[in-house]
This record gives sequence, C-alpha cells and structure tokens, in this order.
Amino acid sequence: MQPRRVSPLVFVLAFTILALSGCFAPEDKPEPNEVFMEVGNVFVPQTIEVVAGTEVTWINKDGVPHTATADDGSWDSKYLNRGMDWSRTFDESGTYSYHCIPHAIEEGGEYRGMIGTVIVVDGNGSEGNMSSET
Ligand SMILES: [Cu+2]
Repeated sequence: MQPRRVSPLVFVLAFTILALSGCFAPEDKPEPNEVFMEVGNVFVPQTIEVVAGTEVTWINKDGVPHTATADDGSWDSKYLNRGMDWSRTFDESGTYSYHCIPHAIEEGGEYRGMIGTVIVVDGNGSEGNMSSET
C-alpha cells in the first residue's frame, strides 16, 4: 500500500497562514455587533454601525488591558483583560464616540489614539425620527 505523501510545504504554508491571522482560530473575526480590542491599541472595526436596540460587545484580543469608555463618560466597560468581554445595548439612534482610557489622550474635548465610534440607526430606516423632534 502506497503511503499518502503530502508535501511538507503544505504544512509550512498552512502554519504560516494561521500564524499571520493572529492566532489559531481562522474565523476569529468580529461579528457585525462585535468590536475587538486588538494588538497595537486599536478597536476593530473602529467605526461600527448597528440598528437601534442592538447589543454591542467589546472583546479584548490583546495581551494588555483596554477599556471602551464613552467620551462623555456615560458608559464605561472598565478594564478588560485578554479574553474578557463587555456589552452595552444601544437603544437610541445617534453617534457615540468612545475611547480606551490608557491608550487615548484628550485634547480640547477630542480624543486621539485608541478611539472608536458606534453609529446607531433606527431599524425602520426613519433616521432622525426621534421623539424630541416632532
Ligand atoms: Cu487600550
């Protein structure tokens, strides 16, 4: 019986692809309602758009702690270590700017560095149809 021969190159290529993907889970990508905190102090995606009522989950994929903290201070994940997650449901449409406390600096009300944005739109497509503006 002929032994199955697979070129060692196949293994090398497969390993390289997995290694380059950041870890050994090839499908480790954020879901539409997820934001990853990743190596290099970045939120991925940096801007996420969701329908009102969606629960957004931040997951720390990095080895150092991060936070997701609203620029206006109205919500805060507190420090998340690797593998930890935190969720918040966005019921009101609008644009929510947030940052990571240890990796962003504030200058004149604007944050720079590890920053992100959550854009919340109305589910029925009637953006701007808020109760305050009749
Ligand atoms: Cu951070």
